[in-house]
Amino acid sequence: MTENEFYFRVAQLTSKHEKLLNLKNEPNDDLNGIYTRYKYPILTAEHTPLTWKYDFNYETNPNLLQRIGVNATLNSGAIYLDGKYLLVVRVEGWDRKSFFAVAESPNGVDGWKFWKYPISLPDTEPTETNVYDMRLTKHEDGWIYGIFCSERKDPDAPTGDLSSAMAKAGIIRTKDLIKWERLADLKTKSQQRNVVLHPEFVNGKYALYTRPQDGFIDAGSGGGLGWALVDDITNAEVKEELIIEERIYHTIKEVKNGQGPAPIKTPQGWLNLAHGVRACASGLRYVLYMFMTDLQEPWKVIARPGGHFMAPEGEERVGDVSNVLFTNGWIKTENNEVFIYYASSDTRMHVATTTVEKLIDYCLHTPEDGYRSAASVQSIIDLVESNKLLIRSNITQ
Ligand code: M1P
Repeated sequence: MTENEFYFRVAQLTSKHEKLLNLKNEPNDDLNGIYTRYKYPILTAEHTPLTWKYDFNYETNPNLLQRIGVNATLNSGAIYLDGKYLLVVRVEGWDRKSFFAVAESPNGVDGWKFWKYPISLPDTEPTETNVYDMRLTKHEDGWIYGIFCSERKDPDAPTGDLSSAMAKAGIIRTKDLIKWERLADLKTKSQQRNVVLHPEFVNGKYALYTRPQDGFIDAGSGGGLGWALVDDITNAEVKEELIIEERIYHTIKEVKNGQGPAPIKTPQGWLNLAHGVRACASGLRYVLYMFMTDLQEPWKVIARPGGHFMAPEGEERVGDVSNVLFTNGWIKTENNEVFIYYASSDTRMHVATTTVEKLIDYCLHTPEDGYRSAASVQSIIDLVESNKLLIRSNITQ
């Protein structure tokens, strides 16, 4: 390639990238009333900076080959800071390693741009191989905490088994998402890769949402989503775990569940967003669901709307790990708007918008799962009956 051709290609790459970054997003015409999805994903592998992937020096890369590749942008922690919507994105490279990078937007919906460099996590764990799924919590102690999965090879795996892994919860904290202090990994009896910090002290202690697991993948006897109090976050140890949100037969959370982001505080209770997993012939299906907990006693569930809150739709169904929606970030603004950041099929990030008022209404007034077909039919009959009056007065058809 001549030098002129080289710079022509650089200009082409840059203009294509700019066009993608400046694409205005548009709300979909969902009429469910609960939330609004958006037409375009907010972050894809293509959104990552070109300077992470290309050597733009003609001397050292005369063919302008891509040197480093990004495979996916997914499960992102979220925070609203100094008027900016910020995501700590899980970026996965062509080499299958995930790392974290901050992306910001002026309005939470579009205009997302990655910061110049990915986050260099304090590298304190020599056996740590992969890191992902950071939950951010602005804690009342003044720090912003990030809890993430720190994955390493299972030291007890038999020779030749190069797949067995072990998960621990890594803990870091920051004030600005620029300087990070790494604390000791969470000490627990079982593996943990789905841990979230509650934003307030509870009985003077740090409180964690956990997910005890039998192995790296299996929740097994773990029971469901747990709750634990911790004396010292700089050397956190889970001594006792209470299961507060159980896995249940023939529901959307039969195989596994896990807390999404830190809950949102409202006058009626804490709004919680989680993921539920069921098995089917095509593999595991991950959907999002909600529940509400008591304001003073956040380990007590006060509302359990039945079924999924969001499930993969259209192109969301397809990706590296198909049929998956996963969330670990949402933002509540001062106007009580809520921006839900979710990934589809472990491949790309999306946003859905709603309000605190709608989410409370959803949690308090969606029928609970009755755990039997007969109960589901009864819920529909109840609704049809209550609609009868309106039909007579011609309010509905
Ligand atoms: O592939 C779907 C998800 O699988 C795991 O979630 P969980 O531990 O609940 O099964 C994680 O690897 C997550 O990152 C991934 O999106």
